[in-house]
Order: sequence, then C-alpha cells, then structure tokens
Amino acid sequence: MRVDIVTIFPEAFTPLQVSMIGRARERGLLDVHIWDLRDFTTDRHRQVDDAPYGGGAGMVMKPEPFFAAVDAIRAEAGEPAHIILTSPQGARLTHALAEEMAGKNHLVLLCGHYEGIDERVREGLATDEISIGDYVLTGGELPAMVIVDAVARFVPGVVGDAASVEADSFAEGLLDYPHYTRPPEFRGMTVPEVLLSGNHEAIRRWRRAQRLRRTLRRRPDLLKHEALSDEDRRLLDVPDLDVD
Ligand code: 9D3
Repeated sequence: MRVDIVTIFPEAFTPLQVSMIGRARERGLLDVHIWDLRDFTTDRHRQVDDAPYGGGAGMVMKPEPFFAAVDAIRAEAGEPAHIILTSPQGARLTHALAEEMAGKNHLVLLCGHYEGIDERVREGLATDEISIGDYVLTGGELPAMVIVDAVARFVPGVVGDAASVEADSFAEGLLDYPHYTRPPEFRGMTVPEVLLSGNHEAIRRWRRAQRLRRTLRRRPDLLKHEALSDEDRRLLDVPDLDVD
C-alpha cells in the first residue's frame, strides 16, 4: 500500500520510521511518502496561509499548494483511491473505517493547520474528511500518523500474527482480558490461580468472562447484546469473578 502525506511539518513524521510501521516500510509492505506543502508555493516567502475573507481572527490555509501537491502525487503514482483531509469536522475514525481504507492500494492524507483550510480543498480535492476524536489538537499531523498506524495494521503481513488483528477487541465489540507474565507474585499482587492451572478450558472461560464484564462496566456502548451467546449470558451472570 502507498500512502502520501502532505504537511507543513515533514519533520514531525519520524514516528513512522520506527516500530511496527518502520519495519513494514523496510519490508516493502508500506510505501510512505512525505511531501512538504511549502515546496508547492510559488511566491518568494513560500506562504501557505492568508487572512480570511470576511475578516476574523487567525489565518486560513491557501488552496493552490494543496492542489499542486496532489497533482505532483498523481504524476508520480496515478489517481489515489482516497484523498483524505484530516479535520475536526470529519467522520470519526473507527476500526471499521480503518479496515475499509486498508483495502485500497493508494491513500493521500492532507494535514490541516491554523484556524482552517480554504473550503475549496474540501469541495474540489478531498474525497474524505476524517477526525480522530472530539478533542482539539494543533494540527492534522498526529491524526495523519494515527490513521496510518490504524490502517497499516490491516495490511496483510504488517502485524506478524494475523490472528491478533482478527481477535482485536474492537472487531468483536469487546475489550481485552487482563494479561500476566512472571513472576507469579509481585509486590503482594498475585496472578489469578486459574491462569496457573493448565486447564485450558477454564482459562478460556475466565478470559471470556473478563472481557464481557469489563466491557459491560467500562464501555457498555461497545457491547453488542444481540451477538452474545448463551454461554456469554451465563458468564455475565456469575457473580464471583471479580473484575475492575
Ligand atoms: C482554534 C480553531 N478551531 C476553531 C473552532 C478550529 C480548529 C481548526 C484546526 C481546531 C483544531 C484544528 C487542528 N486540528 C486538526 O487539524 C485535526 C483534528 C483535531 O483537532 N482533533 C481530532 N481530529 C483531528 S483531525 C485534524
């Protein structure tokens, strides 16, 4: 999969060089290109913003550099499947949306900044507009990296164990169960007996019950009641499996 990112802060994207995403790039599974928006200005000051028509505080990002940058991307890589504008007004990024985007072979991400972006970028260039949640950030760079990370996990081979992508909590609408490793006792805190028992059926049941109860307690909005099996309903009724 190819991803092109257009930004006024190309140096902010070093996180995409490390860890799972960095390795996916080295292995040729993910081809990320960062473009500096200022390289597509034509004036002496390389100006990417200007005062808003109609007045008001702050600056607005000019349309021409974004259109010129995407023309350069098209010349190099052809017409992208999606041109995504990162913006607080966008559709919320979800597991389902990330999975859908991972099915495309070319994405372009446009990072916004300042008070806003000229509406013609939205109207005449972007095919999608995505937000990563209801809180205010200073720009679209972190959201662009969040989108690449969430999408890349669905690209075959990026995550070593394909089963862990499938089993991931949001796919099933359930949070994860508690994990433990050695030692069996640490600062007075012990590992639940069942995990040391070697009884695989009991362990499976305990983990399932933990997931169900945690989700019900912490994120009842995620629980798809209609998808619960008879066993799930029984596990949710057992009162002595304490959960945080
Ligand atoms: C102070 C300006 N705000 C006035 C209502 C609007 C505004 C413009 C640009 C607020 C934030 C930003 C910068 N944020 C993003 O570009 C952004 C973002 C975010 O802030 N939260 C969640 N997802 C995203 S995606 C892009």
